[in-house]
Amino acid sequence: MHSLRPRPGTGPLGGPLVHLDLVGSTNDHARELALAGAPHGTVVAAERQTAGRGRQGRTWSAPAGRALTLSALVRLPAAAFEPLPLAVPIAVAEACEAVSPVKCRIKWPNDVWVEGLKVSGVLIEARPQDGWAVIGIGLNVDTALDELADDLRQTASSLRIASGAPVDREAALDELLARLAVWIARLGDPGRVVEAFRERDVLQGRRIAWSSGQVRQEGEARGIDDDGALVVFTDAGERVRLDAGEVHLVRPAGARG
Ligand code: BT5
Repeated sequence: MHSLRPRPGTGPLGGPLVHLDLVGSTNDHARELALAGAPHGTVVAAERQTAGRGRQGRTWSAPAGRALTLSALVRLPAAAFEPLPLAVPIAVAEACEAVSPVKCRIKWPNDVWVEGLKVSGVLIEARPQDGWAVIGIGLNVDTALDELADDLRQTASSLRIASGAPVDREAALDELLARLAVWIARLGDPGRVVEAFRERDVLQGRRIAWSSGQVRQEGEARGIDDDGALVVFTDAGERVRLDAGEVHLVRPAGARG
């Protein structure tokens, strides 16, 4: 396994890169740094996480030395928090396309997919009242199929698997931080963020299912509105806005198997 090389000084986001071999969760570490006053743009990258987290108590797993698991601390003006969750997966998608010949789409709200399979997940933990957010990104860069956890082989992919060729993690890290810097600078123009998200929206026009309380609902996704909520039309013709949470494609595109 090759560790990422140390990068002294400040990175593209304007803060230092803290590189750890082992950590519980990079998001937790970045949050501690935030509370201790770390500057905007501080990035925590880890080779291995023992408690990598997804949303709602789910787990993120990645083999050491093959993926990127990192968290970036950003200190932002109040208006930037709303477009942030849309902007981050756009940055991830662009970085992936810059380092490998793949085409990325985004599954609202936070997954980056290649050919119907998840290559990246984003976990943003924001404290708008204190003016900061931790952006957690897991990206399967150079992971081989047999290195993915057993339970992920039907749903996940990596840039290496999708392109059929090794992908350089250093290059992916550099691109990821550079594209994040670009899209963070664009948070003051939420219309542009929404437009770029719509171009990659995998759910647009697709049949999806979601849960509302205990009730499972189905409908057709009609894209995101200007606030980033997913607009769905139920079979009864009712227009519903989903602000957050989990939606599933009723017939997944290209699931392996
Ligand atoms: C996410 O959650 O997709 C957000 C994942 C964020 C992970 C990063 S890693 C660096 C930082 N530090 C952390 O502790 N977390 C962040 P969610 O939408 O809840 O999806 C979680 C689900 O994705 C799991 O239940 C699995 O089904 C699947 N999954 C787990 N590991 C995966 C992987 N490596 N590739 C693709 N899918 C994965």
